[in-house]
Amino acid sequence: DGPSIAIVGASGAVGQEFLSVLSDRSFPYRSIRMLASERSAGKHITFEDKDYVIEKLSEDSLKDIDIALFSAGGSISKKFGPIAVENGAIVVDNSSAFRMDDEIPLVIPEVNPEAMKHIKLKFGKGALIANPNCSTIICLMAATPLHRLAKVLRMVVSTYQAASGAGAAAMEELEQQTREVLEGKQPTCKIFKQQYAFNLFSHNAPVLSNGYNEEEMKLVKETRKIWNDMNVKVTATCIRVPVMRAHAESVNLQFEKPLDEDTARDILKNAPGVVVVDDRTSNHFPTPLDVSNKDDVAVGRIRRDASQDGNYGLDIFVCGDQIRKGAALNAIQIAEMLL
Ligand code: 2RA
Repeated sequence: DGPSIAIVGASGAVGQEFLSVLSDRSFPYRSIRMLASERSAGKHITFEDKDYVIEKLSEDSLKDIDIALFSAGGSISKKFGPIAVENGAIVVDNSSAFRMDDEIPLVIPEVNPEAMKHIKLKFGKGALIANPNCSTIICLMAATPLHRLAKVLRMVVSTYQAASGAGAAAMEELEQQTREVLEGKQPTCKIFKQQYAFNLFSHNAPVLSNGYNEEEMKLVKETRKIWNDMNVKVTATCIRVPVMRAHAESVNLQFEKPLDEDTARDILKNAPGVVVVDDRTSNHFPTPLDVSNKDDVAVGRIRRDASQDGNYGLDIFVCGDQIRKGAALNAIQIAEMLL
């Protein structure tokens, strides 16, 4: 029989998606412990025809756990991740708490599985593996197969990020605001402090002294770590858009070696976890709605960067479900690699 699982943040959008993915992929768990803050403790969750009661997360609730899936924010991961590891669990952490720690692997299974090859359940030792940020995962699922062939020298990313990235409450507020605006009422602005419906704005993450926000710097730093290439030039502009649960990203790539668009399209058609949607005749390309609740990242608008000489540049457009491949699915694919 399989590992004992703990879900830390069981009541959140990603916590709920962990359950969907575990079930969809028939993950061979022996037992599941649902953990969350005091506010959610006591709530019931029915999963695979079994009733679970959410327990309040405490130091004791992380004993006798083989794999702990964390998605409850950075402070919870910082406090309880090491305790779970001390107790022998392998933690897959969806927060940003440990992503840039040199000792911690930052893993997209289709991209850099080798980064976690030294960690296996059977070794019986605790460890922590970091799940990359959703916009990083979605971007690199498409950019990496091309990078592996032609070596990306520079990547410019513009993201169009869904409400789900800010949690279930942001999704609810987007819906509420949309209704209010259509009814001519003043929109409720509690989560983002500004109107979100029929609007878009620079990502709500704090802005740093260099003028980039934290979301943009995650893309820059995580790409370099995952590609193990401290020289690749990355710049990003992250925007929050009124879309429910899938991110879209425009990506410009400059290569060391030439890569023509037909070759790029073929590479992406064969890339794991990627589907090409690139129909110029009918102007049919990836959309957030088309990828919502799906595992694969969709890529289209594959074209030679006409501002570059030869075939040293490509523009692509990528969409991926932020809660699924951007968080829960990626984490559970990591867990599957531990078995
Ligand atoms: C966002 N990437 O979309 C963040 C959530 N992890 O806001």
